[in-house]
Amino acid sequence: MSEFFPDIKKIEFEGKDSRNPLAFKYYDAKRMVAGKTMEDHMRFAVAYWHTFKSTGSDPFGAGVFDRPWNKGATPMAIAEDTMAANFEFITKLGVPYYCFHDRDMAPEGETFAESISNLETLVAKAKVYQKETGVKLLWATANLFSHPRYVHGAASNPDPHVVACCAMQVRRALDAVKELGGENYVFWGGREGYETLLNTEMKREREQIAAFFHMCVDYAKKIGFTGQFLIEPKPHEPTKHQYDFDAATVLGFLREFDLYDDFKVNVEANHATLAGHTFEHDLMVCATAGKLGNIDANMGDPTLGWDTDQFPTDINPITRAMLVVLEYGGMGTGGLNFDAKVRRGSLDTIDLFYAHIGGMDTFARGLLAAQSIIDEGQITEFRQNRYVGWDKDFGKSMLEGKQTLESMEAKALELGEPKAESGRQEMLENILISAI
Ligand code: XLS
Ligand code: NI
Ligand code: NI
Repeated sequence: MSEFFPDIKKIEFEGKDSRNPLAFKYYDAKRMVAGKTMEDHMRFAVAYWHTFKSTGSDPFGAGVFDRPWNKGATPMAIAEDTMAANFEFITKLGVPYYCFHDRDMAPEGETFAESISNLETLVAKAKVYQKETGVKLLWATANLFSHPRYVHGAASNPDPHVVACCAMQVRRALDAVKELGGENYVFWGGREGYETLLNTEMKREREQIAAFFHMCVDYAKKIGFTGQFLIEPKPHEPTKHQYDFDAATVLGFLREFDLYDDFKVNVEANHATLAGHTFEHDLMVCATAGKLGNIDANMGDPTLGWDTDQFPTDINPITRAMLVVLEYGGMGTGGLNFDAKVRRGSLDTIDLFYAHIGGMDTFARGLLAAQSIIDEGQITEFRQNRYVGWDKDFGKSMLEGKQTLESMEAKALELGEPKAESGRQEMLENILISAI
């Protein structure tokens, strides 16, 4: 299989003192952490689009990556080579999963029928590779944002004809994910948003999206797809106002349109930060609702206001994120996929290995630090003590609905002016940094 990365051998764990750039320093797949292997905590996945389809183009210049899997004579030949590269890369990296958009795996044809058949042909090949390599599908999705027909939205489009095309694409993507035993299906509303209310009826567009999701739920039931449906929030980009702004907005939408039980949330770090939140904030919004479904692992740049999709290398926020994941029992059928791309100047295929190794090590280190914070107990204990009043007496009975404004007033009069206690933020931050 070593056709596209002939110089790379399987990436091994060598420990933190290793100076080998092609080895893991922290990610030790079989190491047990709180009763589970690191591999099972993380469920890492490689993203087809960034790792294999990214050209390095940006708004100011064309693609710069000269990939050996892009040399085929036809789009289908290129797609076959790309798939071979995908499975070779993943096997050498030692990651259990991958994820893709329909159009990453299979090129758009001249006709709708050809697009459908291209995807079917490549899904059949992917099925064979999965069997041979043991690599599994974490999730798939439909690209409902690149083609010019989606310029005014996919399910939110003012023209139902476009929505029919979008339905066709999602139907076939759901068939693909079912065929490949995928564990989740992701909806990222790439063009589900608007630029100006002068040409947009927001009420209709949100209702259209909801009606569309109901059809998706029905179709999944019909074909027996039992994987988890996930919505991935993002506040803006490409549109000015994306309807799925952040995790809280998505949960509200699901409740409003009677879809709550059928979906969980896929939190992307760089999308949370673009929404003005921290990564761990959006994780916590989902985790406390029992809705944390998956993580698109990446990081933004604090000095830039767009989705830079960098590989995560900043240990502090990743430790805070893993603390939420561990405290709330993980991500269910989800995992951690690198929705991240190498920088435009990182020209070589070996840079793809360095990038993933760094991302995996950062998360592995974050997992170990978070578990040590939990084992050590000071932060948990501090938080518990801070709220102890709610576990007894009138605090508890208020939560049980047994108090009134008048009875609470009587308590205030009896107890007098309360004394505020320190929140101890700096002390707690010191505990976090010593665990790292
Ligand atoms: C773009 C999104 C996209 C989704 C999948 O910002 O992150 O890559 O994860 O469509
Ligand atoms: Ni994403
Ligand atoms: Ni993104």
